[in-house]
Amino acid sequence: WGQLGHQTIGLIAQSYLLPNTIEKVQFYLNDTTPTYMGNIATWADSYRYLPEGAFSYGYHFIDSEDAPPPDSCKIEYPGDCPPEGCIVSAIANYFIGDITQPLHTEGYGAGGNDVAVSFLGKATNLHAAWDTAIPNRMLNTTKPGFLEALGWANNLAANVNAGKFKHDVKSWIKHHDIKGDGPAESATQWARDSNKLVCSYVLEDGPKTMNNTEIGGKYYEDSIDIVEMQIAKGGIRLAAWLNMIFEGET
Ligand code: DCM
Ligand code: DCM
Ligand code: ZN
Repeated sequence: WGQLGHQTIGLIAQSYLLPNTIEKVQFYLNDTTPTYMGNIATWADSYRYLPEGAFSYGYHFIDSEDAPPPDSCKIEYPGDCPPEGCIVSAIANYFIGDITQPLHTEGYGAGGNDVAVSFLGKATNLHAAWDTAIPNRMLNTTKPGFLEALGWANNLAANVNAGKFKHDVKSWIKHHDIKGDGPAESATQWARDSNKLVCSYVLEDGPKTMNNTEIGGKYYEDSIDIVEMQIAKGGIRLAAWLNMIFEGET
C-alpha cells in the first residue's frame, strides 16, 4: 500500500489497542500524540530505501511462484521465501501493513510492477495502482494527507464495529499465534488469503490481457470493495497482533 493505505491501517489498529498495549506502543514509538500509530505508518517504506534499511526491502512482500494467474494462485512457505527473508518470515519482527495488498503476495511480473496499465489516462503499473492510485481515487484525492487517512479509518472502523464487516472480523484474526512457529504460520495464512484475491480478481483476466489496458473504469469500480476490506483487515490484524504481544490477548 501507499501512504494513504498504511496510515489508515495504523489508525484503524490504534482504535482497537488495549490499555497496556497502548502504553507500550506509545513508549516504544516515543509518541503520545492522538495519532501515534498513524504517524509511524509509512516509516518502513522510507527506511527500506536508506542504505542501512536496504536489508528490509524484501520484507514487504512474498513472490509466490504460481505464475501466471488466473490459472493458479498458491503460496508455498518456506518455498516462496528467499534465504534473505520475505514478508511471511519477517512478520514476527517486522511489518504487518503490506500483507493485505494482494500483489504483495504475487510473484508474477514482480508483484504486478511489470504490468503496464493506465489509470484514468495516466500511465502507471498494476502494483502502483493497487498501492496508491485506487485508494486515492476512492478518497477522491490525488494527494492524500493525514485527514483523508483519519476519515477513512473512522469509516472502516464503524463498518467493523456495526456495519458490513461486523461478521467477518472474527475470521480475520482466527489464525493468530505468537508462540514458536506461530508468526510464520499466521503470516502464511494471511499471505494465502491475499494471494487468493490475485486469482479471483486482481489478475483475473490474465496479466497479459491486462497489459496496456485502462483500469479506471469497471476494473476500478469492482476493486473498491476489495480494497476497503483489505485495509480494514490490515488494521484489525495489526491491533490484534500488538494486543497479543503486549497482553496475551487476541
Ligand atoms: N516510497 C518511499 N520512498 C521512495 C519511493 C517510494 O517512501 N523513495 C513509497 C511510495 C509508496 C510506497 O513506497 O507510498 C510503495 O511501497 P509498497 O509497495 O512497499 O507499499
Ligand atoms: N514489490 C513487490 N514484489 C516484488 C517487488 C516489489 O510487491 N517482487 C513491491 C515493493 C515496492 C513496490 O512493489 O514497494 C515497488 O517496487 P520498487 O520500489 O522496486 O519499484
Ligand atoms: Zn506495494
